[in-house]
Amino acid sequence: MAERLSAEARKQALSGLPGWSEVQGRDAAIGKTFIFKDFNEAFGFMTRAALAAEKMDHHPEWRNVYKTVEVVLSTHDAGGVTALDIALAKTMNAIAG
Ligand code: H2B
Repeated sequence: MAERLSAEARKQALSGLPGWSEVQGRDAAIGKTFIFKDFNEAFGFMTRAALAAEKMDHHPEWRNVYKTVEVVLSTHDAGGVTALDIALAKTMNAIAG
């Protein structure tokens, strides 16, 4: 199982992930709100991200309202943020372009 990152390692990883930050009020999770041009762009992003997540066997918590997609990443098995969350966050940034 992936190891939970320390607060220091999490901060370090976040510095290389534009738009991602610690989620307040959660023990350890990272989040980003993506805003697209319209619903079509938002759902296209979700579709591509879902396929990547399934391939990684690592799944997002997310919520879509029209062109906004709010994403929270945490590794439930590890009770916090692991390298898997960082990898999925990077992939999502790449997909969003
Ligand atoms: N996704 C996330 N975000 N955290 C997990 O701990 C997790 C997951 N565990 N996807 C996986 C699936 C696990 O439940 C299966 C059995 O591999």
